[in-house]
Amino acid sequence: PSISAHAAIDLGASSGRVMLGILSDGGLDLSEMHRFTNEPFLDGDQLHWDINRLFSESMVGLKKAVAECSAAGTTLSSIGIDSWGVDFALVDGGGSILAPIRHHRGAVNPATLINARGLSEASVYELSGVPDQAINTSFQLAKLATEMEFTGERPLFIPDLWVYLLTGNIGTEATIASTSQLMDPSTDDWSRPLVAANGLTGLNFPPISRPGSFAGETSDTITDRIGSVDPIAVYRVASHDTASAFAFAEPTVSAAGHASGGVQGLISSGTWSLVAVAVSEPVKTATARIGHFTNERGASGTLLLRNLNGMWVLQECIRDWERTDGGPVLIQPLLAAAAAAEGSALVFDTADERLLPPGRMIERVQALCREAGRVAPVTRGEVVRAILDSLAAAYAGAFRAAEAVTGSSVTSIRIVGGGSQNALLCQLTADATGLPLLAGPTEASSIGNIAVQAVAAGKRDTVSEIYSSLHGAGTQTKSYLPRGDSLPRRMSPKESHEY
Ligand code: ADP
Ligand code: LRH
Repeated sequence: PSISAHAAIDLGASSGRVMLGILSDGGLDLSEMHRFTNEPFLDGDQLHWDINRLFSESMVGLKKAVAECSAAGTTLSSIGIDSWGVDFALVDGGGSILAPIRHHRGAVNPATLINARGLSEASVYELSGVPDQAINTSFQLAKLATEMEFTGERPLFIPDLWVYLLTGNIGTEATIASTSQLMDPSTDDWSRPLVAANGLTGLNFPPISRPGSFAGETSDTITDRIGSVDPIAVYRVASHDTASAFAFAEPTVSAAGHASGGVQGLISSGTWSLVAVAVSEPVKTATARIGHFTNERGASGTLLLRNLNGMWVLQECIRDWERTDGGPVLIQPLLAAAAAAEGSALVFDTADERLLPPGRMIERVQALCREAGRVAPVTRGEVVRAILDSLAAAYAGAFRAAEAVTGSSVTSIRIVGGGSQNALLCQLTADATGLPLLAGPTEASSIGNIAVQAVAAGKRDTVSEIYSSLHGAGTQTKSYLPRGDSLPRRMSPKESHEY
């Protein structure tokens, strides 16, 4: 039987992992090689990524993958990297990385930068398909341009930086470049007017490849470091984690909105919540722009999506409680308490930019609840319930808005990523949308990453066929049906026990 082995390095904003996918006639078998936390650090008031640690943990994972393959009598065929969007490193003319690398939850003031840009949001949306959001690469780079003079530095997104460190080759790829608000989605090339308007002509932007392009082989140093006998092929996969997570989704809606039958609503639930429908081409209407929809490149087609603060809000509340308790606070008891707490249709806006920075999250959730007319949550269960009610309502609202933008009906929901293990959130989302929901796989980004490698390496003809037979860690799915009596309600202790 033909067997090939592919490693996915999947870097999320709260954790990273290296997954090994063994592809055989029996399908794709996924196993976790290494998982590590992602802990940004503050320098003054600016948050940064701990890139050195994330890279060395990634190498620990690759080394385990190489050893695992050799124990199984095979060799690692290829490596792909996907990560969170928008953030970048600058590489200077001598090939050195300018450190430290800023986190998008940083001190950027978009209003000042928008004034200096001299282009309206409508023109920028026409050029890039991306609305003004504080996290955009365009703003981060425009801010940096006010602090230093660019002399041909090369901006690399995080997966590009990993490819550079693994192979020595400089380049980028369309899915990750499309998160920048600097790429023209009609050409998949940098938009010269946007580069100029943001004051970035002094940078040397790398060429943009299609997802699934060969990037090079591991350098001798890396080959040795991960214990491989031979160099290993590295591919630029759909290197934006969101694009990898939704790689199974075939675009069914055209820009003019002609889906026959309904479309699937997509949610990628991790630190961020990305709510999307897959479309065949960018939708740059005023309704899409005013609705805060961003057009990002998918593994194929375009993802028309909303960026919402997702589990970040819960993660930060957990950090607050851990400070109070002086020890770890587990998610399962919190979710059980939330299921038993009273739900309410009075919810806060999870896209509110006040939720962006770290620290003292409980107070912010309470204040936003009060603004929404909801009784401010006090107990841990009430706080978590307020967050999950708000997220479920935000998902439902995003799909209603996507229906208005595309003219197509969303008739089912698919939720993937770490948050798809949150049974209460899944049930509340099915209830809020009134739609059947399929949850999982948890490791959707790694699966999409490996699927694109398998096609690029000629092991399979299409990405979609990989999804017909998935086994192993993080590949499971679970179905939810909307409950007729819907929100708001309190669950019986017996029911809440299930969450
Ligand atoms: P990222 O890729 O942004 O780092 P993940 O996709 O790994 O995020 O998702 C992390 C989130 O998944 C956590 O913040 C948590 O809310 C949720 N999660 C992880 N494990 C569980 C679990 N067992 N039950 C419910 N939710 C979980
Ligand atoms: C999710 C994500 C999202 C945004 C954000 C910065 O992990 O990639 O699509 O780009 O991180």
